[in-house]
Amino acid sequence: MASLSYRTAGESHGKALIALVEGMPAGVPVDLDFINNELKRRQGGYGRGGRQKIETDTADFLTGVRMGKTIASPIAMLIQNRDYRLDDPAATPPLHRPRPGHADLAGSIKWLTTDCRETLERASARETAARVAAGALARCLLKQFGIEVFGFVRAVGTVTARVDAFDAPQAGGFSPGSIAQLVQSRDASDVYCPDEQASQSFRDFITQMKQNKDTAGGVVEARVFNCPIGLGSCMTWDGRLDSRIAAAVMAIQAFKGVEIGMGFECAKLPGSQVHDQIAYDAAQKDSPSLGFVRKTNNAGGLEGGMTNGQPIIVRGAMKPISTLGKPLASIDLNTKQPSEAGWERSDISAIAAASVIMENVIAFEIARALIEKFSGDSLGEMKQNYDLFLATARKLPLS
Ligand code: EPS
Repeated sequence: MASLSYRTAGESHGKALIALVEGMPAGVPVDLDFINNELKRRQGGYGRGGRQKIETDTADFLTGVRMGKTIASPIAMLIQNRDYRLDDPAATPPLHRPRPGHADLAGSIKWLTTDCRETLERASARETAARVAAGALARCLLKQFGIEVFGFVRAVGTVTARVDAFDAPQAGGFSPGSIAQLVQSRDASDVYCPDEQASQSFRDFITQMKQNKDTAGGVVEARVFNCPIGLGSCMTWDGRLDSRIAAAVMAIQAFKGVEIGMGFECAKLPGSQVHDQIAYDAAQKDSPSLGFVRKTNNAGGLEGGMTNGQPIIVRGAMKPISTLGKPLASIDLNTKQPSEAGWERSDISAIAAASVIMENVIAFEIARALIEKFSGDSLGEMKQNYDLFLATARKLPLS
C-alpha cells in the first residue's frame, strides 16, 4: 500500500536541517516559491527574537524531483543554518541550569549528562522549519485536488479573536473567494490573524510580556477545505484521521493541547446541541461534500475519524516560550544548588510561527490519508481513482 511519511534531522545551531519525504506519487508539480514562502512565513511574526535576522530559510531539493516534478523517489530537502556554531565550544558553552518548561532537565538525565545543550539543540523549535518544508510539499499534492489549508492565530494570552466568517454557524459557506480574502487579511497582520482589532490586542499583549521580561503563548487554528468524504478510517485506531492530526499537532514543540471542532466544549452540552444535523442540497452534489450539508460544524469536519465533507477545524494550544528574561528558579545540575534557570537569546512569542507549523503538519496528514484512499503511484492514477470514487458515490445506491 502506498504510504506517505517523513523524518527530519538537524540541530538548532548545527550545519543544516533535513526533511526526508517518502511515498510521494510521481508527477506532482513542486511549487518551490510556495514552499519557500511558507518557510519565510514561519520565520516571521511579531515577538520573534534575534535569530530570524540571521536566517533566510529556503528548501534545497537534493533528491526526488526532476524538472520541477516529483519522480516517486524519496525527496530530501536541505535548509541551511547560517548560525552554525555547534562545534565551537566558545559559541555554544555548556548549560547546566535547566529551564522549567524546556526539555533541558528530562533530556539531560535521560542522556546522562549535565550539559543541557546536548538536548536543547535538537529539542529546539528550529526543527519545525523541516516540518514546514515537508508539509508545504504535501500541499503541492493537495492543491491538485482543490484542497486548501488555512491557519491563523486565534488567541494570544487572554485575548481571543472573533473571526466572523468562521464564527458564523454556517458550515458550508466557505467559497474559494472568501478563503482568498481571509488569506489576504491574515497576511497583512504581523500576528497572522485576519481580525484587525484582535491583531492590535495580540501585539499589545506580546509587547507587555516583553516589557515584563516574560513570554506569551496562545491558540492557533487551522481549517482544511474541500476534502472529499471518507479520508481516514474508523476500522483501525491509527487509521482515524482525527487521531493522526492530534498526534501531529501535539508533536509540535511547546504544544500542550489539541481540539477538533467544538473540542472540550462538547462535553458540557446535550447531544441535541452538539451533533450537526444532516441535510441534502442537490445544487452542491458536485462538490466534495456530494451535497450532504450541515448548518453547524461542531464535529470539525471529522466523524468516526473520517472526513465528512465539512471543513476540518483544529485548534492547538501553545504554552509560553520557556526561556524567560527574568529566569525562574532552577537547580545547577553540577552542584545541585538552587540557581536561576539559564537564559539565552530567544523569542518572546512564536505563536504566529506556530500557526504556520500547525497548518503544514496537518496538511501532511491529509495528504497521507488522500494517498491511502486514492492510492496510486502517480498523480494521474490518483486523479482517476478520485474522480471514479466521487462519480460512484454520487450514484448511490448502487444497483
Ligand atoms: C529556540 C530558541 C531560539 C529560537 C529558536 C527556538 O533560537 P536561538 O537560540 O538560536 O536564538 O529562535 O527558533 C528558531 C531558531 C526557529 O527558526 O524557529 C528554542 O530554544 O527552542
